Amino acid sequence: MKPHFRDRAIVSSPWPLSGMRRALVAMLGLVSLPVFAAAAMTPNIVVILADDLGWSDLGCYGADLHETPRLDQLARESVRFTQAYAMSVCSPTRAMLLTGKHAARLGITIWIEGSLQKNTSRRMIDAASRHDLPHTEKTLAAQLKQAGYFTALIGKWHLGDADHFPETHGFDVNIGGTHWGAPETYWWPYRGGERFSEYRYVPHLGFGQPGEYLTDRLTDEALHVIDRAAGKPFFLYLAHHAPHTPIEAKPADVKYFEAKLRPEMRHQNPVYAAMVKSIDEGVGRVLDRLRERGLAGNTIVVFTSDNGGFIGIDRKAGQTVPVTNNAPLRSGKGSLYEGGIRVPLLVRWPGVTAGGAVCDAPVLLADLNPTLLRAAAQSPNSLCDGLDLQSLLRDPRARLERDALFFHYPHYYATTTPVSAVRAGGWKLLEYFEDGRLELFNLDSDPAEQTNLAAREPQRAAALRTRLENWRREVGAVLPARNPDFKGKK
Ligand SMILES: [Ca+2]
Repeated sequence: MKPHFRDRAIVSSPWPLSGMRRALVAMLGLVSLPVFAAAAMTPNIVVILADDLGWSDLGCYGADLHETPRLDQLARESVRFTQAYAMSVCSPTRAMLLTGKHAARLGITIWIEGSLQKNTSRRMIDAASRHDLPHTEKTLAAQLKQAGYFTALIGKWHLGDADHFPETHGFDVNIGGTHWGAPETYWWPYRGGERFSEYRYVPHLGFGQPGEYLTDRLTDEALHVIDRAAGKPFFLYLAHHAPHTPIEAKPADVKYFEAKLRPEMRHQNPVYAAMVKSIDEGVGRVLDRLRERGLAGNTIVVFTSDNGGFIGIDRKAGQTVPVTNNAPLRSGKGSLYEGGIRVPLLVRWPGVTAGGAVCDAPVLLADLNPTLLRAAAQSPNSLCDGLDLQSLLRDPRARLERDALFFHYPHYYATTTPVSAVRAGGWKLLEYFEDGRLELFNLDSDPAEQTNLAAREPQRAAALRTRLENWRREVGAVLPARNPDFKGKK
């Protein structure tokens, strides 16, 4: 893969408000007073997105080795969704969250670097996937910025190269966001080493010192955003790299979890557990800062993950055990089984959500887009696949006007071959493109997807397959193609 150095050109200052621009903003502030006054009535929005955090990785979702007291406390103050869905890999979910449009409709079906690699040895050729989020898409940040919000991306972007960086998609501030989906290392200066085939770095994080840990630093930067935005509504998108590979954590925390580990535990990776602990501590610091500044009562806080937990082994980091385990769900990142797409989701919205509520309705992370825009008294994009979740947030037993969720991953990964899926009620159908194989599961009675009912219920399987095909046509989903050069077994 070709190195991507273009993005190195614009890393000079993460804080754009300097000199003439500061004067201009001050002037605009004066002439736009009514807008800011109206915006001040609207809530601040904090979205904290973990990377590759599995559905059962938090204490409040059943983790045993991992300890997440701050997130568990947040869950007690939030609506906790038990069936929230992302896409199965990074960039598609991020694109969906920011636009409210389905990843397949956007044409972003694999992570950005993956879209640049072509496999030629498999039975199928991957569907083409966009390399960036087009500027024709108006993001959540762009809309909130237009409404008077101060907008900041801290951490992972993964939606295109320099000409599609967060600054071009409505973010006033970008700290750390690049084309890449993972840091070279979690240790300052967050570059060097030879983990990836191309040069990687995390920009805007100078003035660190050896021993500084990326999750902590990104949290520090998020606190700066909160401090800096005081008096103006803000949208803070804190997209942690953790707990994505490389599996690296603070040694004292690793030692703690090594001592705690027992063979019967669901989770078996003490380094990963320590990474999750750093996320939890960071969430706690953000919540504390909101409270200290008197902002907690007017700030919506969302915590979620961009795909299911990664179940491979990070051998490059010297690991010998799988990164995580999404049990009781099947499989993990990349797959359209539940372990690949179901993620934790907590939403705390003062005045709307009742603390400690649990919502079992299936929801899609695209739903956060119209939900947050409506919260800010803004209209969602005219073409939006997400639904406003406010009724569910007020009453977790409310009915959402949607009867099916769709997924499309026309690519390979260690956990899957190209596949689409539909979930309607408790039924879920997966269609594998290599051989047209259908798998039908009843999630109500078989959440671990162990019994394929496609042969036993052919009519139901066929009807769901038709729905899936119609949906693919409607959104213009790109399909994988037969590989004419495939030399393996036909
Ligand atoms: Ca991810």
